[in-house]
Amino acid sequence: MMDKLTASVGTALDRFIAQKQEQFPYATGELSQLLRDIALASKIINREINRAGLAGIEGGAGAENVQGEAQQKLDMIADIRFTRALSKGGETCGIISEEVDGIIDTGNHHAKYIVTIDPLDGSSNIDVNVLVGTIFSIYRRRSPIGRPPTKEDMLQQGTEQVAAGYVLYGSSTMLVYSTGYGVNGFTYEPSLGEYFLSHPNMQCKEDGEIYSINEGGYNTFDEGLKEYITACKDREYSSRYIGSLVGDFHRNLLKGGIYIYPSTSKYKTGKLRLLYECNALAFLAEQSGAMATDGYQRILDIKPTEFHQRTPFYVGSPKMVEEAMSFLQGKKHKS
Ligand code: P6P
Repeated sequence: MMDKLTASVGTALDRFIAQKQEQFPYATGELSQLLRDIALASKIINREINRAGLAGIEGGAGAENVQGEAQQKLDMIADIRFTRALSKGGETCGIISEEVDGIIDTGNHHAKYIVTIDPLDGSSNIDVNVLVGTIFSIYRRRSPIGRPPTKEDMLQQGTEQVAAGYVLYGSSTMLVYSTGYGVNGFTYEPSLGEYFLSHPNMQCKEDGEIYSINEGGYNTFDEGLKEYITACKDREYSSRYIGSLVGDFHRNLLKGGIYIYPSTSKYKTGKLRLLYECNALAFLAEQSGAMATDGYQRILDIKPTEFHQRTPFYVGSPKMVEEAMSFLQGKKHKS
């Protein structure tokens, strides 16, 4: 029996998913198929992103999403692609998407899973050729099979996730996900149209020397957070901020570090969304030995009340997150 956490580098994603399914005798294949549906859509988006400049699909779509943010053309394309792949795949009964206000009913009322997704996070970076990402969570539906998805299906606490992951459309495209048995990273080989295992059993370093935060809001930060940032500077830590959540998260997962999007004067409850950004990354963080809080409580323990609710987000190496929290809560002062 293959070790539950590792497989050989180079294993194709399809084969990896099949191997993992073999380890769960009661698995009936729906989750495996759902993961394949997401991988398929990501390959299509990857192609669209890489040709955006030539295909005239960069820039704003002239519309706003439910957040009141200017939608990019690729935001719309990505939302359509993922919704279509998940609907046609048949394993998803409902979707919450950053780009859409209410529940997307896929019509698959006999499906047992729901998906929350940010189809293309950081899309405003595309015009300047900076990496973007897709972030997703998968939950079991709570309502009876055979009916449309309900609000209760979609507003589940992060601890209920059965799987979560992200796609990073960067210098290479990667799919990183977990089904609760560790985090594995797959790198896309466009010439073969397949993902291959490149980062088995990803583990976050306990501590780090990289801090990622938009210091433009410094003057409006909590005093404790200001003290923590000053402590990072006194130690001459590296400040690294891409402005694309998936990129900042992925780098800090590999190298050790902390990403912070705090409460600010513009975003009193933080900018990032709980259901389709923070919960997924918090699940991956905890599966890789990292930590994710809102500055006071575990992200995965937050009980959602609204589809698009926001939360402050402190995620990364546990020692860094713990220290930032102690400063934020006034329990620690600059030494
Ligand atoms: P700011 C992109 O819009 C995003 O949602 C994340 O990907 C990113 O980390 C953050 O917002 C950047 O926000 O306020 O620093 O531009």
